[in-house]
Amino acid sequence: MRIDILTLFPNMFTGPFDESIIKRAIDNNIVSIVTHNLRDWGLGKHKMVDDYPFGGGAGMVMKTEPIFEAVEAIKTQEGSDSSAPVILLTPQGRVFNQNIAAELAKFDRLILICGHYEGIDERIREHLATDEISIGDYVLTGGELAAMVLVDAVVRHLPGVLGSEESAEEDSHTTGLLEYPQYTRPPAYRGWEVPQVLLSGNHAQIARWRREQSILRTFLRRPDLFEKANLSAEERKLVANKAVTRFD
Ligand code: 6GU
Repeated sequence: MRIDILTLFPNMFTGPFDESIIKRAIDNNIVSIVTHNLRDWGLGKHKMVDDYPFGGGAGMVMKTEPIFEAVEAIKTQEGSDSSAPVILLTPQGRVFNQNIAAELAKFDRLILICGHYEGIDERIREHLATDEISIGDYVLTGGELAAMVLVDAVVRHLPGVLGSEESAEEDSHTTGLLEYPQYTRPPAYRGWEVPQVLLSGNHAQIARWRREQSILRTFLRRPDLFEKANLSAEERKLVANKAVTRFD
């Protein structure tokens, strides 16, 4: 997959993509992430990328021409796949989730536009972007952090990025349930003990305990997910019998 990111602040992207799993995916040629400085398509001697809003009001608006021309130039660089989604990161977009991440992971190419300032000329939305995505109901100073979140969540879905033991199908939010509690050595720390069942070596019992913990935890913390989860009648009954805040 190739991901092109149009931004006024390309340096913001160096840290997050230079570490850990995303770095490994890049090094293994599973994904290439190319940032483009929108100012390179800025207008005139001052490489202008923003301007005063028609009708007045506070703040500046990102201009149409640099963004259109940047996207057109980028599309012709390497495999001019015109079906690549052009995604505008904006708090007005549809709210990102695990399903959207999995859907986007099916494309060979994504083009991301990071909005900034008070806004972006409406004609970008109407005539250039094919999708608009927000990462949640709060306002960021720009779309860059949102683009990083999106890229991270999408890249995890690409074949070969996660080891076979950590496949994206097993993720909480893919299964619709939160994950069960995890422990590692030592078996007791300051008197706090790891649940006995995990030390038992009984794999069937461990699997049952984990499933139960996932269900109870989802019920308590995320009733919205619990409602939608794919559970047996018996599993639903489980929570009715254990309406407490700790399950051991
Ligand atoms: Cl995509 N952009 C900005 N500026 N704020 C946001 C967002 C995006 N998603 C949530 N808040």
